[in-house]
Amino acid sequence: MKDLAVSILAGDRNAIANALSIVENDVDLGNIILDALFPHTGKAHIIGITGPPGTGKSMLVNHLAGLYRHPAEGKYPCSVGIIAIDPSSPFTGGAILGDRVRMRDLAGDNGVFIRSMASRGSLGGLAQKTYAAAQVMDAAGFDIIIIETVGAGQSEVNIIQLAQTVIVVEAPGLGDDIQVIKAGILEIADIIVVNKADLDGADNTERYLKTMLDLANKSYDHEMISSAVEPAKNPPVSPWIPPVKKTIALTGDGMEVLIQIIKEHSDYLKSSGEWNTRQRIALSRHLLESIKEELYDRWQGNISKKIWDSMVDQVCDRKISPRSAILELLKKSR
Ligand SMILES: Nc1nc2c(ncn2[C@@H]2O[C@H](COP(=O)(O)OP(=O)(O)O)[C@@H](O)[C@H]2O)c(=O)[nH]1
Ligand SMILES: [Mg+2]
Repeated sequence: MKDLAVSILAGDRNAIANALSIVENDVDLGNIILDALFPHTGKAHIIGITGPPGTGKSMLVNHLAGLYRHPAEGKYPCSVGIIAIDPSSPFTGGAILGDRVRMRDLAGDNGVFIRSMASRGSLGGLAQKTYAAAQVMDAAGFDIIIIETVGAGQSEVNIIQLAQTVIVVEAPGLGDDIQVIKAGILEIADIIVVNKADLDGADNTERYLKTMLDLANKSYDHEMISSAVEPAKNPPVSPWIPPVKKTIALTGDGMEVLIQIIKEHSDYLKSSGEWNTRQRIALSRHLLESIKEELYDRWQGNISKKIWDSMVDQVCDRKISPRSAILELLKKSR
């Protein structure tokens, strides 16, 4: 395992691929690798991209990756890791790159690593697995890590909250706006993109989202941040107001502007102290989730099927209440 960690730190692609499979499929082995890598994480800028299916997220990710690799003159290229979680379009390897855009450049590019994660059947542990995959890429030295996920519910909110910058992608005429807002996605957006701006209704969608944003109560964010850490020592910086930007991922229109806004957001996070705050929140959440899992595993490992069945029988027969059964089961598992 030590050798594997050393190879990952050196950016060896086979080692990275190997480690990503292990952390996705074998918790115990994965934990050994993650422990070894942990001191080398915390450097990447993690960008979460979410929104309803079909809004053009994958295409947008392609363009962003392309621009990070081939930036405007005078800027340094960034290496990019991509984690795609999308049950509706399970692409593997280069398939994400599509064929229309400039992604053929990326296919043989060592500065890009693309991983798609299975989401079926494992929504519970998916946030943990995504976190682990991001840690591997972070340790491997990728400057930017993009996580694409479908914004369908709370599990996606959990996944995306490990990002420093959250981009919510909408498109005109999908009729999904209300659903997205219900899921609490808009509240965690740092940047909102109205993609497919070439289609009718883009202006309406933009106006609608701006109104929703004005209405959205941002106190949720502030509460979480202020309870998580001491106030930032840096001089006060005016709060970030999530911009709404129109793009056409099909042609690449608006992508340079989007990259610029992402950079402004990361500058804002750093100058306001929020970069560290968000890291702290993400790590606390990860610790809590891990403790829940660990406690559950230990408890389950100590309870025989016989005891379990007998408790369920007693509850079904109304002999004891569920609460008493829980207390009894906890006692018996010691
Ligand atoms: N008209 C138009 N179609 C787009 C645009 N961006 C993406 N698409 C199309 O929308 C469909 C879904 O794109 P995809 O990137 O897979 O969406 P995802 O499900 O959000 O990842 C594809 O057929 C794209 O060609 C755009 O800016 N304009
Ligand atoms: Mg997609």
